Amino acid sequence: MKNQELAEIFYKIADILELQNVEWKPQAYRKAARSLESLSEPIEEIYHKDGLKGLDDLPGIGKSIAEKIEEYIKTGKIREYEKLKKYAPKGFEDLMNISGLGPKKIRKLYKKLNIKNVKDLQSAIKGKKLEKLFGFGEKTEEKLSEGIELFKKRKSRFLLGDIYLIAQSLVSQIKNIKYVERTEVAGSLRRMQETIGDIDILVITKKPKEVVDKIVKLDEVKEIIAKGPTKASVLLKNNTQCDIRVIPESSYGSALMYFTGNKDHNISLRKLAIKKGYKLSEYGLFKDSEVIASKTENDIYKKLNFPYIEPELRNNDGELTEKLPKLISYNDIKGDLHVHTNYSDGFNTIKDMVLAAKKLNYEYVAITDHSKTRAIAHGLDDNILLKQINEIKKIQSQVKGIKILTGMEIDIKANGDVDLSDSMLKKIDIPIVSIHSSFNMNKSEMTSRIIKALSHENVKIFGHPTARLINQRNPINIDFPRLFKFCADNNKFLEINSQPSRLDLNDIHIREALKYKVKFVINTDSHSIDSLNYMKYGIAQARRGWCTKNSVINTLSLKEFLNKIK
Ligand code: DGT
Ligand code: CA
Ligand code: CA
Ligand code: ZN
Repeated sequence: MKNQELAEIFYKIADILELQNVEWKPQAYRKAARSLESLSEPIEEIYHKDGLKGLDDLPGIGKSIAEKIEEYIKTGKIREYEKLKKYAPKGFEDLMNISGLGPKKIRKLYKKLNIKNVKDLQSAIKGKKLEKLFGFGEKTEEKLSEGIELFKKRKSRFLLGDIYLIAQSLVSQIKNIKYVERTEVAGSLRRMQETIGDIDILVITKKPKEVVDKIVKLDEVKEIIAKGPTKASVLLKNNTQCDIRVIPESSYGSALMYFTGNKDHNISLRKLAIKKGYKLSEYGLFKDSEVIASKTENDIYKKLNFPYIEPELRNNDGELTEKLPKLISYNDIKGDLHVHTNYSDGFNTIKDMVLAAKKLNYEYVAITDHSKTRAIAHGLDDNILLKQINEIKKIQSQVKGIKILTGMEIDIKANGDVDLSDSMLKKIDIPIVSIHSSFNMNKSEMTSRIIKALSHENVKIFGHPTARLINQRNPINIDFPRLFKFCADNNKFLEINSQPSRLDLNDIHIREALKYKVKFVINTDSHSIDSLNYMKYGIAQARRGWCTKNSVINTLSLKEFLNKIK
């Protein structure tokens, strides 16, 4: 489906046009891009069914953009975009990816200081040249430096959620290759780490050469970096590297264990093996140069006196010394409690979201759009919230088999006030409070602000607690022991937000919070029906944080859950 590809092109066209100071057009392209992202039907199918008119009839898409979509479906290119790309300086796209910079500022930097790329920008900051430029004060310089650091990290590591589906698709294509017996992802991806350096894939076959030859010709592959008879490294079209290794069936377990890592887990395990008189490598567990376990990971762990250790725990962080909990599993969640709709900044209707949640076999779902202060996300005022509550009642009477809870994601203001009156708070089932502004505060002020918001009798959930965006925005300053203690003592729940760029709380904080007996909710914070599937990323972080089913309240049945939260 070409929807996302086209949306990305339109966003880029909008950026370049804005850089050129063109008015109106950028907004039109962005609107079209958002419309494409919200479509659940492949755009090419709409075109093949109803032609140019079918495209033109879509919300947010006019005739001229419809023609560009047609051109892309027919030729795989948009001439206008190819032309525009030539006008934009080469480093423009990188600059656009630095938080705090947009086309307007970049244009100014280019015109006044001839800054064309990140390197130019860095030396301008160093030379204190930005200070003289109107509107770029010392604080901006500091922020931009931070933005550059985050950008560099982002360039070398990818978000789990951006890689996961691509890797799954590769694995299923490799499975279809003749002579392939088995294939599996390994590395940081199998451990479900929040960011991924490269993809590692293991393949079992008796015909390594034939299989490697076929793999490097797959559609996703942009470039072959290295290729041998039993392994290959390729660059994928999305610019991630993928390492493929072919192994014999007999050492499948030991190879999978080795290439799953992490490296420190491997090293510790190898040392333990030596202590016990064994030798451990990717080829197997040996005693006096005889293999005693190698076929499955479980065989090897067992011989070394360990239970099976889930990949998410293999971080050399206590999993080889402490008693392991029974982790929450990927199908334990009974309801999603953080879902946006087109009432605020979501793409889909309440009904669409509810039906999609039902398809996931949930028992309940909460509709939680933004509150009024969040104007750029079209936050709801009291009247619209009341209207939404009524609409939810109506939809509930039509849709059976899933309970629709009312709710709201309510902004926590800088002084700790929440963006909804007490009387309105009482009218909704699931009030989530979150921070979307005033991120820079010292630890004690910030923590007091949060605790004040959570102290409202009806408020139960703190959404995406650190407000970080991975490699884009640093987490806010929180006194975690104080927050954890408060939540445990007062029956307040911390969200584990499953958005790939958030994963907030992260694994480390989850594990710490558990020591205080804090309970969690795992939510997707969905803005479209597709993102309801992000739940697995949140669950993965919970598992990496040693979380059991017991500590997550949306694993409870509806009745038990309501008891807990009321
Ligand atoms: P990444 O790619 O940076 O997100 O992280 P990983 O863990 O996927 O690391 P990668 O791709 O370099 O290597 C895959 C696995 O191979 C790693 O998790 C453990 C294993 N491995 C790599 N280098 C070494 C090493 O020098 N010693 C040992 N024992 N294992 C290694
Ligand atoms: Ca890797
Ligand atoms: Ca690798
Ligand atoms: Zn939010």
